[in-house]
Amino acid sequence: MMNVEQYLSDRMKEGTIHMALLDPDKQRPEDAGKLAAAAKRAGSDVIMIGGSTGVNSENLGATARAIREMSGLPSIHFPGGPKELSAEVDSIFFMSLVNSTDPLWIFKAQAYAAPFVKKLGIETLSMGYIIVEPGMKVGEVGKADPIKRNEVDKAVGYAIACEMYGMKYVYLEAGSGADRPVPQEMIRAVKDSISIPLIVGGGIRTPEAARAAREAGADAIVTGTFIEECSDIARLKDVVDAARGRP
Ligand code: 1GP
Repeated sequence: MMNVEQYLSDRMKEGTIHMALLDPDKQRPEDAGKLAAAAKRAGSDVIMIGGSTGVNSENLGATARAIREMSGLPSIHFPGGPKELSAEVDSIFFMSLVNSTDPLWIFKAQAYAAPFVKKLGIETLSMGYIIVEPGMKVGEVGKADPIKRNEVDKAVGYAIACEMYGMKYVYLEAGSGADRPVPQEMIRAVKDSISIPLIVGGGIRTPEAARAAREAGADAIVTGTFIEECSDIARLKDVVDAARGRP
């Protein structure tokens, strides 16, 4: 079985990686499989599967299976809650929304899910999830107290705390569909303050935005909306190439 942590680490040694996010609630499993295959052709390294609402173990499992069969890329479940779980994924972000105001999203949901994750034998990738404004749907659902775009020190504090807790990844999230991605200065300051990989996402849908995140130091760049809406493989490749900094 694939070790996703090792795979990510090997890929990140070569440079920034691209993660394509697909929401099982937004299309049929076979269409998610087709999108994943297109992302792979465009150069994507890994598929994240998840959404804030409407995901259940059934559509998650069917989507993960289609993605594996049609793209061959490893998958990471990006959970929207503790009740959707499937052994069809290759790994799961075992994540804490560290700037939530509700203990449910910081630790309680995790305590509920952990025995099931263990029983299913899913590889866990522990991750500190930091919501930056505007935060969008996930900010609302997760009752986040979003970091303001000029509160760079606050973002740095959260990120260092995540590393000190032993989390393997930090994720700076502006929210799916955000009109502005996480600011470059914030990415740079967080990157300079931690030694674990930094994932950045939310509102990245142009080569310029992807390049800006990479140049500021992101180890992984996530695009969701853009992958779902882009039917032009050449445009897709432009964004993925800009994220990775290499064809
Ligand atoms: C959401 O960061 C991801 O969790 C992706 O956001 O849909 O804006 O690409 P977009």
